Amino acid sequence: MFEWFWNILSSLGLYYKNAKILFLGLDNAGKTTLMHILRDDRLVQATPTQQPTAEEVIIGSVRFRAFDLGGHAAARQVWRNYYTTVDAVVFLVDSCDRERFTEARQELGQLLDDTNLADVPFLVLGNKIDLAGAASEDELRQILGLQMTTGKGTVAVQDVRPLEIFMCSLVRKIGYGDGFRWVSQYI
Ligand SMILES: Nc1nc2c(ncn2[C@@H]2O[C@H](COP(=O)(O)OP(=O)(O)OP(=O)(O)O)[C@@H](O)[C@H]2O)c(=O)[nH]1
Ligand SMILES: [Mg+2]
Repeated sequence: MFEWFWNILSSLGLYYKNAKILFLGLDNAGKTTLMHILRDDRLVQATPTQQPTAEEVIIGSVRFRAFDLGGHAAARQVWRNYYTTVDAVVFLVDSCDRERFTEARQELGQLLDDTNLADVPFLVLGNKIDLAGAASEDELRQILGLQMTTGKGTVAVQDVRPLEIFMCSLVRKIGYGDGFRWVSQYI
């Protein structure tokens, strides 16, 4: 009954769920690029992020307060300051940068194991599939240890953290929409 009511309101643009979302991942993965695309549908050449930035973006019926945190080693130290009341994490991976897959796996693993983020839905985006030599989804699943994910599409989960990987190209503007729609159902 209530769900029906909220659906009507949100379809009229009268009601938004609010969500705090973190964009995490190694430096150069595409976090700031994603932020710019979501914010003003524009592709800008970003420089490495020094200071965390926050923007409000509305996707479907969710009003996301998105935090773009720098990904270089020193910047990762402040990630944990943002873990309270997080509704979702978007973890970006450069799917061409095989030399850094192990590092990406370690960072992702630490996040998934962090008790402050227990139960928080994780959307992993394998970015830059427009480039020749990009890893396939299967390869990335293997190397990141994501063989067991909770499933794409509309999937009810119980007692398990929603976790899924979507391949995308921010430059071509493909793939991430499905990921955001997927994660929105858990917010
Ligand atoms: N070919 C290609 N390049 C991309 C794509 N997405 C981002 N890039 C490029 O990757 C580089 C890094 O992007 P950023 O958005 O600055 O990466 P970041 O994760 O914010 O990096 P830090 O701020 O250092 O943590 C930039 O040169 C982007 O233009 C993509 O889908 N395809
Ligand atoms: Mg950045």
